[in-house]
Amino acid sequence: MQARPLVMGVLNVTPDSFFDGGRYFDRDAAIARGRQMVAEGADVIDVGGESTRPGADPVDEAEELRRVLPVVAALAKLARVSIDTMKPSVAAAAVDAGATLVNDVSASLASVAAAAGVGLVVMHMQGTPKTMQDDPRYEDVVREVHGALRAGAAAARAAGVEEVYVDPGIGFGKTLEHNLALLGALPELVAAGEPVLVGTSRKSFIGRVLAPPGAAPLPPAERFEGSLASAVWAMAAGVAMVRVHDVAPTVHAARLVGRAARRLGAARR
Ligand code: HH2
Repeated sequence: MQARPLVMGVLNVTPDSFFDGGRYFDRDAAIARGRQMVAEGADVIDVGGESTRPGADPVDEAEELRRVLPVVAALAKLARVSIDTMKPSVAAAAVDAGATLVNDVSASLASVAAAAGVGLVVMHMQGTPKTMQDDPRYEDVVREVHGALRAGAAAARAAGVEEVYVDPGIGFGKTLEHNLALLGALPELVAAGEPVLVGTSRKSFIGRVLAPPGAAPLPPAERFEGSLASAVWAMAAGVAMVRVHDVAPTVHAARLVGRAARRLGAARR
């Protein structure tokens, strides 16, 4: 068992990501932020060059490569880097530049990770970012998402990927109720056996849960406490890694959860 849940720091080299868009679009600013997250204790830096927020427009390949490659190359000398992309060519080039984990939000990059001998995050998404929040529907969201993740992980292993994380894809084609059901079912997903990654950081369901009755959802800037609470919830449920914007407080929380979880494990033996 790892000593504490791992913390993946989000680094969006984009003008339009829903929380950090524009802050790290400049290459030097992105590298500086990556260094800062490493100093704060991040275990992995997740570099992305294309926003996947609801309604986002796709970015063309040359532009995405221009955004991410220099940042991946610089940060891979300091820490483990993952590449958050939906494009095989971007994933492959980022691995060449030093990334060792492919964060595959489109569940289509297993062969790239296998060929390169790197890890893979298999994330669930219904639809595509452009339209995924229009009218997401499931008969049984937990059964369907967990089933898709089991199948995705099995396919990745069959393709030859040795390190696989599964991620229920909070906010990717899901209503508030779908997101809460998936968070409530994290212990079940953990018990299924694959290491679990979860990303709730600053997402809109938090703004909805925390808004007073009848009021508009809280904006991303006011979702910190809810983000941290949801990360603690996920870590206490046994997930292997959380994906967050707020690295320093989450690393502190992870240390606490890790210590308490070890005591719980000892008490149950
Ligand atoms: N969420 C986002 C992006 N990538 N990857 C995984 N594995 N899990 C997630 O939950 C996840 C993800 C969306 O957040 P962010 O990167 O902050 O925003 P944007 O997509 O607008 O760049």
